[in-house]
Amino acid sequence: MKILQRPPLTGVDGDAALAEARKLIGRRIAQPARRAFLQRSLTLGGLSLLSGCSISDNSSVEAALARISRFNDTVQGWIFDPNRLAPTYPDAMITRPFPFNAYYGEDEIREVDEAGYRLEVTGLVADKRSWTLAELRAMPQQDQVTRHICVEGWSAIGKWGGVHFADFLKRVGADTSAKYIGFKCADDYYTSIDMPTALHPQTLLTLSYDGQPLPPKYGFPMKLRMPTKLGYKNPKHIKAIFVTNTYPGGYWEDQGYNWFGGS
Ligand SMILES: Nc1nc2c(c(=O)[nH]1)N[C@H]1C(S)=C(S)[C@@H](COP(=O)(O)O)O[C@H]1N2
Ligand SMILES: [Mo]
Repeated sequence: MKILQRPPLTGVDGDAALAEARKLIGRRIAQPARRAFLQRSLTLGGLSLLSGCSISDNSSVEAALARISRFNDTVQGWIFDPNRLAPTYPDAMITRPFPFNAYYGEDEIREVDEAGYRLEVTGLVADKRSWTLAELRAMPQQDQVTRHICVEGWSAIGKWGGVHFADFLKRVGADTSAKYIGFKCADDYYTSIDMPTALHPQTLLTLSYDGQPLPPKYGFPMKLRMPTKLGYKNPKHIKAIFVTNTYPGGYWEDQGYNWFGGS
């Protein structure tokens, strides 16, 4: 088990519940003034008011935190600015070697076979045809040097190249009024994102890392790279993309990590 996982709350510990809630809110809301306000105004009574249940046992504390986290998704959705760009960096600032991370160790990195690979596209899209890598490489490509931030306490600058995800969604005739885009990965990881982030100009369906085809450790054949979201929201080894109005959750999100996961 990895340190990324939130330890279960033991006993009804109001302080721990509050600390946890403050962490969830504090980490996600960028503006310091608003964050300070929310943190100061958050009390155990406020927590139970917000969640509409009494804090009487572990499961209600867990439920309260989950509801706050979903409330927090909504707030992050409101304050997300689709035109605000994340910082980009010169090539000289790229972190070498760029760190590897996954819910398993480096000895278990998935090897996806290029010849047999097809990207599945389903859900609320006009064109449900699967894609070969050659077809994806034939679309216009962009390079981007951005910072990847992992909740485990590290960040690193890397260079990814690929297709503007907004162009891809347009090409497949995605219903851009839908709420979610879900991703299924070759290693059984899964996650999902909101439509405004999917359409953000820096969101790339990447096929390369530092000018070379994406190596297996960084997610061959494909990683969705969003400099506006934390590391766990950036799926590697993508094998299926679906557009939906049904909340799809995610591997870490279903274990208590905040779904919006903005950075
Ligand atoms: N398929 C898949 N994607 C994943 C993960 C994973 O375990 N499997 N881990 C996520 C997390 S927590 C991080 S920090 C980044 C790490 O990407 P990197 O190995 O390129 O640094 O991948 C994200 N995407
Ligand atoms: Mo991460």
